[in-house]
Amino acid sequence: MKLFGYWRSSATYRVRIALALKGVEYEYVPINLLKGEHKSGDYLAKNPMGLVPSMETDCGEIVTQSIAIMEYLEESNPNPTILPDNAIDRARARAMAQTLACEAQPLMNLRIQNFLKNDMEASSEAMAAWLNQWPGGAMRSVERQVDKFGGDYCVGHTPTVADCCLVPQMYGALRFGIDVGDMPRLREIYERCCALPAFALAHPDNQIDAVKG
Ligand SMILES: N[C@@H](CCC(=O)N[C@@H](CS)C(=O)NCC(=O)O)C(=O)O
Repeated sequence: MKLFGYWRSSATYRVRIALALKGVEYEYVPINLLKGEHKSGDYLAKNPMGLVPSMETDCGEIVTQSIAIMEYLEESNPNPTILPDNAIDRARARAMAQTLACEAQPLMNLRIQNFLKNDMEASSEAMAAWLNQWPGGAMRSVERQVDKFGGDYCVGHTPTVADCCLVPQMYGALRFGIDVGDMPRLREIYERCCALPAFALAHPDNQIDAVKG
């Protein structure tokens, strides 16, 4: 398998965590977002949205969208699983994953932040308010879900697809200065996950395209 991604991309980071938890071997192909490589004709032929990640399967098929890629990995490599063992917990884990990946992350993506700053002339105060209101608000809703249904991890006592999405989201939130003071459960689970070898392997700083310093 080949994973086309970028070291700091939270959507790529999710997939790297799922691959590492499952112990699936793959080739990592860096796509440099800062150099615009995701807008090249070659890459757009794989991913018409011009977003990372994309996955090329062993049969040469391309799969886009990190959630779809993780579902594909779960179906093609079911052991170990990254879904809980009963239907209601599976639904909860998927709902948390989607809240993080579909409601939080898109509103702090680089192109959105660049548009707000450069085209809408948003001040640094306006940017902070945006980030705390929208991605921060979605994360706070997951905090409430985890408080109700979580265990050592977002759902239960082993990492699931929800944790694959939480860790990159918290990494990005800390990077962009979102106030995570009222997310004690998410911070605790983030620390627990980061201490696991699979999550360490997937960390942005440990990728071949990481920019040091
Ligand atoms: N829904 C997509 C989101 C992918 C996404 O937003 N990728 C970002 C990096 S995390 C990207 O490629 N950004 C490039 C851009 O905004 O121009 C997924 O889950 O795969």
